[in-house]
Amino acid sequence: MQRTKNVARLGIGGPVGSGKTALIEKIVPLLMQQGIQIAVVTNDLLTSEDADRLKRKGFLPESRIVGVETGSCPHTAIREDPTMNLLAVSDLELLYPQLDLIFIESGGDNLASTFSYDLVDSYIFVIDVGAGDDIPRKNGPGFVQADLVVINKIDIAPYVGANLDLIRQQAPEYRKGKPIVYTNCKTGEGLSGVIDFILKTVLFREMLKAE
Ligand SMILES: Nc1nc2c(ncn2[C@@H]2O[C@H](COP(=O)(O)OP(=O)(O)O)[C@@H](O)[C@H]2O)c(=O)[nH]1
Ligand SMILES: [Mg+2]
Repeated sequence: MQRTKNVARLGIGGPVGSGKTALIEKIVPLLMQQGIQIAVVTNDLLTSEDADRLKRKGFLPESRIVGVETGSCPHTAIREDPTMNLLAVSDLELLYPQLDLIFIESGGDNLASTFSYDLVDSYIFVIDVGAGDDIPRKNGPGFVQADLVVINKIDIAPYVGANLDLIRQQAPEYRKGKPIVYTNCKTGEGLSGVIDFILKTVLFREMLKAE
């Protein structure tokens, strides 16, 4: 499918419950404060749960949030056959020519989940420290290949027996120099690193002021 124009597209992938929607809820308002025009496509298996949740937040007009019901393995819709997502993106581009950035949140999947670069320009892989401090060592393609890894829920590490120091030590080894940001989406800790990545690497803008 031909691209109609160059609205930047950023994928947000990662396992179920790692905080993909929470990250979008936090960073979209921060980017909007910098004058960036945004729309969001969410993927769910059989519902529009995430799109409805974002609409309830009220930070974007409802028509700029599109829920795609993939009805299949989440990675199929972001990698093997992204047609449904490409159609949602091109509808948004036609309706809102002023857009700068479209987020595409994958349905929750496993560590092997990666995006096709036919669909996105760049993607973030979100993991949750609650899933265990061995996640980096599992060497999953999503974790290794993503343009940015967000290690989220750093606040819960002490409650689930996850060794955050070990994660901080081992994750860079498996990422081979690619960027990693440690976040708490409840308090906003670490989010300036995500904003910085989006402004510089996805939108090619100079960092104005993150917080
Ligand atoms: N304690 C804590 N909870 C979080 C954080 N980020 C997300 N959550 C919670 O984790 C749950 C799953 O988050 P959600 O954004 O729906 O995950 P998704 O399935 O990846 O989109 C929700 O109850 C969030 O409130 C975080 O940084 N710290
Ligand atoms: Mg979600």
